This record gives sequence, C-alpha cells and structure tokens, in this order.
Amino acid sequence: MIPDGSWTKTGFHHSPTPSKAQGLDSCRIGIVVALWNREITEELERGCRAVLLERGLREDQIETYQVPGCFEIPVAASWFCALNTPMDAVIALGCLIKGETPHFELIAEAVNRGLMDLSLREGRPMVNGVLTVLDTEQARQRLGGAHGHKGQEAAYTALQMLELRSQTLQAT
Ligand code: DLZ
Repeated sequence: MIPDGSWTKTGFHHSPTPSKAQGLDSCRIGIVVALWNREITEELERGCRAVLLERGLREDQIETYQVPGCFEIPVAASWFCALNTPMDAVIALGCLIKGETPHFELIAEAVNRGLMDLSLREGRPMVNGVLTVLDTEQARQRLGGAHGHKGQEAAYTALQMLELRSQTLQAT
C-alpha cells in the first residue's frame, strides 16, 4: 500500500524501508522535465526516478521528455496521453524562480491550468512537481532540505493515484 510514510505540511516523509507498489506491473509513467534551471530540475528528476524504481517499477515503464521550459510542459504531457498506449500518469518537473522570471505568475498559472485540464479530460493523474520559488535557495530546500524532496513526492503522488485508480476499477 502506498504511501509508506506520511504526508505532513512540509511534504512526504517516507519509511526507511518502503514496500513495493502493488498492481503496477503493466503501468507506465511519463516524466516531463523542463531544462530551465537544469541543475535543480535534474535533481527533481533523479529523486523522482529513484522512488519509482525503488517501489518496483522497471526502467521500461518510465519515459522522459525534456522540454525547454515550464511553459512547454502541458503540451508535452498531452503527447504522452496521445500515444497509442497512453501513459497511465504523467509527472511534470520544473522550476520557476520568481526573482528571475518577471512573468512567473503567468507561467505558473498556465502550467497549473494546462495540467489540470489535461488530467480531467484524460482521467489520468498529471502530477504537478513544478517548484515555484523566490530564489535558488528555496529550491534547494525542496530538494532534500527543510521542505522535503519535491521530485520524490511527485513520484509518491503518482504511485498513490495509480494505486487508488486500480482499487476503484476493481470495486466497479
Ligand atoms: C522565459 C523563462 C523565464 C524567464 N524563466 C523561466 C523559469 O524560471 N523556469 C522555466 O522553466 N522557464 C522559464 N522561462 C522559459 C519559459 O518556460 C518558456 O520555455 C519560454 O517562454 C518559451 O516558451
């Protein structure tokens, strides 16, 4: 059962000995990662993939698309949904830094709306792992610092949603 840990106001705190995810043998997860602020998004992706693999997914169940910036995330996520066999969930990873991005709110809003619209239209989780921070220090605090690791949390969120979906399908 996922999660093996607990959600708190600073994020997800996982068990040191997590169990394997159940019923996810054939599921596929797409990751869309933005290349702006690459040193941060690289670590988001690393943590995200590590959790997915640790919980029992195989490499061939995970595919990554790289996009230039956060603004491009929703359309790439929609391509994952348009595959012959669509991804069961998509995880969006990016980093918007307010101090360096005058239209920060506009991009953040566009990404949020794009992912939510897609998620409801497709009936698939589009996990929002985009950091919206004031500076790089705040970003680092969300990569294993005081505010947890948002890449890992995005992976737990996707797994939890897929497990919930598999339970609801069994119940019908
Ligand atoms: C243009 C821009 C700026 C100023 N800042 C960021 C950022 O902090 N994080 C990010 O992911 N992308 C940024 N971008 C790029 C936009 O997301 C987008 O790639 C471009 O506007 C091209 O559509």
